[in-house]
Amino acid sequence: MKVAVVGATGLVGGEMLKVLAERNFPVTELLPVASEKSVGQLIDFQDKKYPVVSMDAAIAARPDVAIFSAGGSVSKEQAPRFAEVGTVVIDNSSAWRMDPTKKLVVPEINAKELTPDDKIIANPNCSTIQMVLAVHKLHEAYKIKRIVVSTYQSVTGTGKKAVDQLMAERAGTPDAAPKAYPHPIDLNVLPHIDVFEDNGYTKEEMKMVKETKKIMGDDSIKVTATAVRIPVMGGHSEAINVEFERDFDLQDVYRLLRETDGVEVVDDVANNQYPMPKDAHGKDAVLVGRLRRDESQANTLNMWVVADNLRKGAATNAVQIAEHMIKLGLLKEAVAVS
Ligand code: 2RA
Repeated sequence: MKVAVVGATGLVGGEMLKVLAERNFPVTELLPVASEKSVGQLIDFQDKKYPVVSMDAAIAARPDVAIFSAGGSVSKEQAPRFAEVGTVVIDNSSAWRMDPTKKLVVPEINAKELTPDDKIIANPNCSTIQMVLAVHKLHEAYKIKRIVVSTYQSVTGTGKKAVDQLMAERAGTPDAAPKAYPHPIDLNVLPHIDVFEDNGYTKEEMKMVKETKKIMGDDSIKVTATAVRIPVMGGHSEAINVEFERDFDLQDVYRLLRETDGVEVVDDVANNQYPMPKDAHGKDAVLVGRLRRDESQANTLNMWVVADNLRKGAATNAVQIAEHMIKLGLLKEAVAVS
């Protein structure tokens, strides 16, 4: 397949290329797309070098699939142009996620919703993906009433500029890198991810509220979130308090989580085993541990959930969507229609 990776020089774009190669995605031709200043730069992929091409050149080449990770405004403008030439777009920005005409997909949960009419498919926000993957089987079993989540998010979620800021601060040369955040991030914690909205929540927090309902197909699920940036690189962590309508048996919860595709239970506190970003880093699994009943309220569970935000939270989920499109015969069909 002819595959365009839009935003190929960014952190997520680099991870997309890695994941496409690792999973042996059937790439016959790669079109790495980035800003004009990067055009011509060579990108290594599966022992070959591919030059970065412009957006227009990529559209003219009519790729079968384009995986976007270039920000909301680029997606809003360019994804429809790819779709018009018959390319299936999988978009990692927030541009299309809440558009009622677009699917928001975590393959383990709702890939079955995909149809031949889906030309632009939205990849959810990283912090939402790991949360819904950890709770969707429990929702089927006990029906979720309300989720209270606090996140501890890696600087890699902001991008390369934030990684550079953290490293410069850690090296004792804070002015050596431009600032991604309004405050120092090393030895600090910022209760501020993305922009503040009129209701006092950040956009990141509201993504978790809205996207959860859409992916799980259940508007009755209440979610409240506090999203926090911490000076960590390996992945996002989340403390999730989930209240169910029906009571649960903790051993059944363990069983359901062990049976959930994409989830790995790491929960052996006697031996200090619990999920940590340094262990999630580079992995596709969502790690779940510290499972315990909330003793302050009926039918309520506490969980600690960690995942590499660049992998399952972004690149891996996007590539899995493309794989599902192939499996369902939708990727080829979309191209044939063009
Ligand atoms: C973050 N959720 O971690 C974003 C990345 N998509 O900032």
